[in-house]
Amino acid sequence: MVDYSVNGSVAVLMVNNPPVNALGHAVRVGLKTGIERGAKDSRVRSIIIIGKGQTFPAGADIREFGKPSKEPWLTAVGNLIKTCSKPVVAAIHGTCLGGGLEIALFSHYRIAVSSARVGFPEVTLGLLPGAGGSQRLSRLTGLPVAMEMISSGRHVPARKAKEYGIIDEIVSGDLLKTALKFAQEVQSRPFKDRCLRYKVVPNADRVEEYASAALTQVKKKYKGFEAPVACVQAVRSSAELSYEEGMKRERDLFLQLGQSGQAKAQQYAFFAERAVTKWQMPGGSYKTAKPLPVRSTAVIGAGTMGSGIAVCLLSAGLPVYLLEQNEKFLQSGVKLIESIMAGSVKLGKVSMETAKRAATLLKPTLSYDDIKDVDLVIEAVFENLDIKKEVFSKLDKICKPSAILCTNTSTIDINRISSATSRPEKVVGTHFFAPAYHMKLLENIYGTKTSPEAVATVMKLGKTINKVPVLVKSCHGFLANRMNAPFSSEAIFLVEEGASPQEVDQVNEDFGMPMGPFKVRDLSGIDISWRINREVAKVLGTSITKETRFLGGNRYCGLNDDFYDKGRYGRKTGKGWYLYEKVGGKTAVADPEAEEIINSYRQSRGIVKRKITPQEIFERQFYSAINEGFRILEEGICNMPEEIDISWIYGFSYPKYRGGPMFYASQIGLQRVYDRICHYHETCPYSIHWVPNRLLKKLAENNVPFTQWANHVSKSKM
Ligand code: 3H9
Repeated sequence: MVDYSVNGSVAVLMVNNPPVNALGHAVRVGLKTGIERGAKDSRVRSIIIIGKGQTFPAGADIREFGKPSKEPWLTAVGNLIKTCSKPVVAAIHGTCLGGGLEIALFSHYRIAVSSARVGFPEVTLGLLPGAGGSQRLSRLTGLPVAMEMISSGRHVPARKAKEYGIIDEIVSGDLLKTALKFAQEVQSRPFKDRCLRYKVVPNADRVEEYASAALTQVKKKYKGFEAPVACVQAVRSSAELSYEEGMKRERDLFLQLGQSGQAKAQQYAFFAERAVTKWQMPGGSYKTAKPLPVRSTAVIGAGTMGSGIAVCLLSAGLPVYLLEQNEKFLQSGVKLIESIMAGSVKLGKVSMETAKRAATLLKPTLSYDDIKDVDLVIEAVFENLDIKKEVFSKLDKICKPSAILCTNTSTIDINRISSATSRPEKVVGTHFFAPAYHMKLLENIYGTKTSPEAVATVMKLGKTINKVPVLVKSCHGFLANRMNAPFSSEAIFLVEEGASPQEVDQVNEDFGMPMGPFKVRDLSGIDISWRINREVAKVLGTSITKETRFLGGNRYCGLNDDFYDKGRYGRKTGKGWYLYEKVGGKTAVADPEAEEIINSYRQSRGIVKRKITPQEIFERQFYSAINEGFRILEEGICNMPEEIDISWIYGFSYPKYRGGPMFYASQIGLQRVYDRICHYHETCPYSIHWVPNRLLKKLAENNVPFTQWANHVSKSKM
């Protein structure tokens, strides 16, 4: 795991633990013995630590977390480096993260290639640097930078790291060769003062000021997360305590965080995000299917979604034909794209260079002929089957045979859309979440005839445009919206029965959702849900009236329609479930007029308002969604619970520190979740979504651990 070799007077410790050279037990042992050997080796006058393959160690081995820890610990290895009688040089390439940066900071010198990045991303795993990083980084960079870097987990490019004082030299050419030269040069220099432990924290007397600014910032930016606050506290102690006491404080905070549910959930989310890349479908998988090259694209429809999708493609350097049916719509799409780009530059999310390049890559057009040679098309027209079929029929006639035809539908079965073409194997769903340029989830959907090649292409495209792609099988609503349906319906039923929109939103926000469901409805537009309900009714061959209490055999609440009838569409009209300071305003306040609408709705239907507890609000929304999640698993719409959890985290901003609804269910205990679902099935018998799911029942009765759920899914599918 760590190869020892001597080149002239320099010992080279080459960490060899692919893919990321994580500092697992064997690597720690290898580094310890390597340093001890180098210190004793009479030929050796300095030592290099370097990573083989793509990177310097990218951190501790996260798979070891939660298992009994085995010596030597990272701090002990670091202390050996720090006190070594010969200077130690960390030669950095790739990603020097977490424990990797700890090792580098214990070393006496740090050199890096310009493409390298360094950082302490532990916070993203619900932790903080656990081997003294919070005590030593601040001695190099000062308190504000250390507080910001450690509490954000940001990867810092090598040049910036040099500015901060983390890297001593940026080098070019072959890293090992350069490192050997550097290690020889430092042999004659005194190096004891290079040890960070003896440095003082710059401006330590201003710690109170820096810490309070950093705390205000992290509490706002990472609302609900425990680790960022602890990160600031740990760095703070580097200025307030001695080095030894600071190390102890960091250790205590690290252990506290490690035992918290948040760390467990965030580490689960880390691996879940990687697990969803290993997609499978009938006839192919990530292992067997090769993506087709995508060098040119077209987006059909320049509305909010189409323009947002175009921004994603343009930002990744892909040429985009933006196609609309008339000049007015086209120009408004172009303006929207320009303003999104300008906003992103202002926020520092996109560089000026990227924005300028994007402008040259955008090709607005009114002609289908222009897109005949593109590799991939994304249709983003109005959510109506007939209109989509018309578009796909045109695309089928015009686009080259190899082109992949994608639809940004949020609910419609892909098979119904692909039936309008002669190439259903090339048709695939790419469901973006609003705002498309911001939300990370890309729900890719395969129909019965979609080829694994088409899926591989859109899974790769997702990565290219910096999204988290999740693959699901086609059905009405797919994964995310299908689970969101009971979640969102229950919110409105709760208000129908007696809760206020504010109470429902509060429970959601206290749990960690960035916005309650009524604020979300106001943001997305009450007119939109009004229209969607009509589309659903149309598909069901019925219509919605004031008397409608059931739709497709399911409970229906017409409250949304009453708000629509009063012209209260949400933020866009300045009022909806809430009142806003202006049309398009963002500050939601309770509105007596909205309360009046709700009261008269209840009165007109003879509903007697009752007091609803926060627990009931929570369970009815989240447990109904979880029940649907198990149904989705059982039907094979997805293959593993991780796909559901990642969809919620990146599609609905579900708090990562709770892992996702399915992981959360496993933490509450499936038996309890199942019992409560049975309870609501008895008390709310008119909602199909409360019929307790069989897979959930089976897993609960057999007390199956979370990691085994997927196995039971495939068995139950067979
Ligand atoms: C830490 O260091 C604590 C210390 O301060 C204190 C201790 C006392 N461990 O992401 P990729 C796997 S906490 C185990 O697809 P990329 C990953 O699961 C750690 N496994 O590659 C995947 O496996 P598979 C602080 C790891 O090129 C494979 O490697 N460090 C680890 O897109 C490839 O990963 C971090 O938080 C790990 N540390 O991105 C860094 N890292 O193929 C976490 C990766 O089976 N890692 N794997 O699915 C990353 O951010 C990215 O992996 C990295 C490469 C940027 C390095």
